[in-house]
Amino acid sequence: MKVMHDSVQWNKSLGKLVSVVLIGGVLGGCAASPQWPWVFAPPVANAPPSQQQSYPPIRQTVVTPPPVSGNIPAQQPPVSTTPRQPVNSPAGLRGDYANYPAMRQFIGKMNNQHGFDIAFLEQTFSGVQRDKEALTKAGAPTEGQVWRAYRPIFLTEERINGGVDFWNRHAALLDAATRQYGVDTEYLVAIIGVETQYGKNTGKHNTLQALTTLGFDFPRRASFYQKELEQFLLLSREEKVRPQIFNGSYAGAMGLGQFISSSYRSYAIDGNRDGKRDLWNAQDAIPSVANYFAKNGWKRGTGVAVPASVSGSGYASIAEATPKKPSRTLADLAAKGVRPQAAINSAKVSLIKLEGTTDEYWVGGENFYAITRYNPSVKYAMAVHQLAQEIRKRKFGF
Ligand SMILES: [Ca+2]
Repeated sequence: MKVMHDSVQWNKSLGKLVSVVLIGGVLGGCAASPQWPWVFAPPVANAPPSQQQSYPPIRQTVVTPPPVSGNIPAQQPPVSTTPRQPVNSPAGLRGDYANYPAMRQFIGKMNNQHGFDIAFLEQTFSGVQRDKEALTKAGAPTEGQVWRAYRPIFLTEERINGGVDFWNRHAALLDAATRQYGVDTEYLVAIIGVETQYGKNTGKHNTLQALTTLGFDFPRRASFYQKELEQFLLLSREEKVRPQIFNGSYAGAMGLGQFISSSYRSYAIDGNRDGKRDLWNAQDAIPSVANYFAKNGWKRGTGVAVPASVSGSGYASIAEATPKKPSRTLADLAAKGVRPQAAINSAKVSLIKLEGTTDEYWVGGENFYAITRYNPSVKYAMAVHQLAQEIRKRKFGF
């Protein structure tokens, strides 16, 4: 899902449309491999008083951290030989973010509200290097392309054929997800195709570094990214994974379906029941995407969007170029001069406008809106819709 900069739901980025440049991803010995050491759990609050003085009150719960095992690089204790830092630099916090008061506040919050150990957080953030490419991508103009330029990025022969191949390879998983969650299969395939080219490009940005960078060096959306960073640390603790090992998009989206941390926590499914929610594994990622759509209102078999013709002048005031929850009926649209060019069964609909030299109009249903919950852009949702239709036609011939 990646990225429209101005959504509170999804911060996915059109930057994903651009080839990802490798950066970072080397903390804690992490590599690009999706194989995770699922054995780590960060300690919770137990820092000695000497390290607590510059933070809000410490939560009293003390939990003994589980031993680190396996082949994970051992967590090193905070370096105690570092000279005292200036007033805004808490003991034990070093590196690019050592002098950030907002980082100190964030660490205090994670300790106070969630019981994370301060020394653990200081050590974690001391190793974070600023992700300059994430800053560049996040600062780029969003939604810059008109539909005519946007569509060909996704509607390619490679992506259509790749969708058929993905469908064939994962037919049993897709069928099971469609039955269980009631989401039309071709849209599960298309989302994964749009997001990561069926898993070929899940992103090379170290997620901890990217979220830290955007949370503390990107003022316009600092609040959003700090919340995602908070969710990310909670996620890593819940999944018993070192936070350094995740890689994803510059905006913190992860796995085949590119879930940001809050969505990962809310919607990810352990499809293969191995105790891990691994969104780099199709067995987990496919039901997770289906669950995401189901939870956001998908209604199987009600259609998504159909082209429309418009006449008169009444339609102009109801045409929507940004996503809004459908609130009209087909009769309402007809009264405004809108005529769908094919059947759509959705109880509530919207008139969608794809802006360009010549505007293009569609009637979008509740499922179209559900796609925009993944990425709040009508162009994105239309690309997913059209790719899904092309994949289905290529696979079945109709
Ligand atoms: Ca699993």
